[in-house]
Amino acid sequence: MTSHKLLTTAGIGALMFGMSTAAFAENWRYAHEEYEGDVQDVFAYAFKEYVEDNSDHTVQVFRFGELGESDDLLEQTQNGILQFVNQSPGFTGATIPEAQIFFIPYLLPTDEETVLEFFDESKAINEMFPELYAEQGLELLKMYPEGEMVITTDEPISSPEDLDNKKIRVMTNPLLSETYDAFGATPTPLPWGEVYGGLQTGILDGQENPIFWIESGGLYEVSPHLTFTGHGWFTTAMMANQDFFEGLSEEDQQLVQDASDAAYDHTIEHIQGLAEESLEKIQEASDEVTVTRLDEEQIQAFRERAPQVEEAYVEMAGERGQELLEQFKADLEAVTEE
Ligand code: 6CS
Repeated sequence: MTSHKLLTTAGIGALMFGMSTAAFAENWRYAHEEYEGDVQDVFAYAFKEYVEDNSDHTVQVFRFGELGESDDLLEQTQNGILQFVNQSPGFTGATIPEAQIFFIPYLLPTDEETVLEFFDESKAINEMFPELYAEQGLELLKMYPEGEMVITTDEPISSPEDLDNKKIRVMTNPLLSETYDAFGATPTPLPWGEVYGGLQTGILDGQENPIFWIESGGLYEVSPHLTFTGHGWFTTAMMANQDFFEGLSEEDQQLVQDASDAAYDHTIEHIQGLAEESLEKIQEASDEVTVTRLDEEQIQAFRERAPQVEEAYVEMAGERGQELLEQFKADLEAVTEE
């Protein structure tokens, strides 16, 4: 057999068995939950650029709507159809109960600098979470915040009483329903694709999301009253199919890690000031929008309801969830003390 034929046979073998060798250029499929120019898209394209600039591999990015809802993307990654996925704990929390930690209200501070330092340095985020994701066949590469959560509703609200009987859409993890129950609302878990229509037709009375998404998804058009409650951050996670990752050469594993680091740095820079810019765009686009920033006393009325959600988290996430929570709090203390 000629050396050319040998190479071809080995190449076909590598493709068939999902194996990887540094000698072959591969096309890696990467899906995320957002639209062009949104935070996850910025991350994905920075990752793609790094990989393509530093290797012969290519990265094909799929945006929301191209391959299904968020849960479909995770399943496709676990099955090895996709090599990379960006799925938010808002959805992953249904599979990995510990990931629901991000939905304990008022656990994270509102100060952006502190939050960013926390994600950089936290042992819970950078050491404990990868082990939990690994149990689901996922190589967790990065967790990062996208923006502070803001509640949008059909009329202005400033207290838990104002949320009474309001159907508030939440992402599909059980703890988030506990949060909105505690806040006095009627939580309605739904995938993203049903949110705009639900708000437009009155099936939903409100929802929560970071400002950039309220702007980019046009949510303010159908849910125009924005309330800053300071109760949490939208967090997301980028990961790879673990068999795929472990099958890569050491060199390619390093490339993937370096590309994730580069994408993270770029994205963190991107989100700074994004909420303010997006709010300006919303206010330019609509006269109907109102913005309520709760004062300390008003926030206290929501914060008082957080302990019951923390208890529900521990019940759902068990001993390991408790350990993660303790580490999470210790990591937060370390960054707020500095
Ligand atoms: O609310 C949601 O479902 C969506 N929110 C954001 C910020 N990104 C993707 C997610 O599906």
